[in-house]
Amino acid sequence: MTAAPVPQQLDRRHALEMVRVTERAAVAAAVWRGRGDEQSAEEAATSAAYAELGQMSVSGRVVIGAGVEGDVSHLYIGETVGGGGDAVDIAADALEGATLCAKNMPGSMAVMVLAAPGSLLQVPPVYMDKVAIGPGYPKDVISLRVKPEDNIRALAEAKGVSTSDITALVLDRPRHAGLIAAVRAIGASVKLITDGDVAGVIHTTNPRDSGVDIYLGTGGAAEGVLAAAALRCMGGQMQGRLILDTDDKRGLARKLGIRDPGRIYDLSDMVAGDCLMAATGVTDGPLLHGVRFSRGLVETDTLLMRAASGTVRRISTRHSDPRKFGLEG
Ligand code: VTB
Ligand code: MG
Ligand code: MG
Repeated sequence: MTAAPVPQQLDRRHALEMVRVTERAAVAAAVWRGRGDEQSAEEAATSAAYAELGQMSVSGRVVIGAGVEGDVSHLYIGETVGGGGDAVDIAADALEGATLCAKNMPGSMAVMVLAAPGSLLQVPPVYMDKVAIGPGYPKDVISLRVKPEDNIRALAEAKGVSTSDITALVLDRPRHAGLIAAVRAIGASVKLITDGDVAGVIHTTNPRDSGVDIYLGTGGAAEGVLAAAALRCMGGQMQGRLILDTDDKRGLARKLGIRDPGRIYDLSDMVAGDCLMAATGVTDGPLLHGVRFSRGLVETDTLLMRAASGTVRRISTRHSDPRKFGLEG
């Protein structure tokens, strides 16, 4: 008897189904833009994503989601989602950058990744130290084994420019004071964002438009895996290391099968095979337009990507029946 073949590639048809999920999540979140209520925005996005996932022909298991069972009503880790079909793992941040949405600041989006079962790194709710660059460089230009300054020097050399021509994107947090000072000390420039480092990592794939050459610093571990999925599709290099600085955090990691708390993960350790990724803008940002509402019309802007082929689609959608989102026509 022969074992069932291991699917090498995901069915690409799921990609177009995913667009509806992130579109609907983004619209639900956008209703809460600028209302100062992160939680309501997040819940609305999560419920909308969950409901639309029910229309997908997959049997999905949430491996990265909104929280743990009991704390959140939907998209909790381990939840079964989808309408039935191919077994897949799902990583979702139905509202990445909830603070940005609540303040109506640039860069919040609905994000979802689909991957073969067991192929996504499962991470506890901790920070991850990250370094990422876009495509087009020789292998192993960056590494978490060296200082951030040395990554910038290596990148400058690979680009054939001076360190003063490099811009690093960093989350604006007190914990990054030393990092920011070190980057500036070698002449490089620092671009700060208040939130949203999935988009931050994606910016490295297009330095010409984004003005960002490298992403540095610590952010959410879940966001690290989502960003890794984006780079699997768009090309680039990334490393991540979980910050497991307490017994509690190490315990959570151990429960997920993480034996070496100091392990450095490469892209393929975070996303082992093919993946599909969709991201729809909630607020206007440099990567995506936010949701537009006008009388009788809702417009959305989505990036849809597939690792197996490296296809990156930009889908702008006119929804002429707002009632499908539960909105007035
Ligand atoms: C990080 C970052 C995210 O929130 O998780 C951040 O990765 C939270 O970090 O992109 P702090 O605890 O320092 O606020 C985001 O910016 C948005 O989810
Ligand atoms: Mg979120
Ligand atoms: Mg997030």
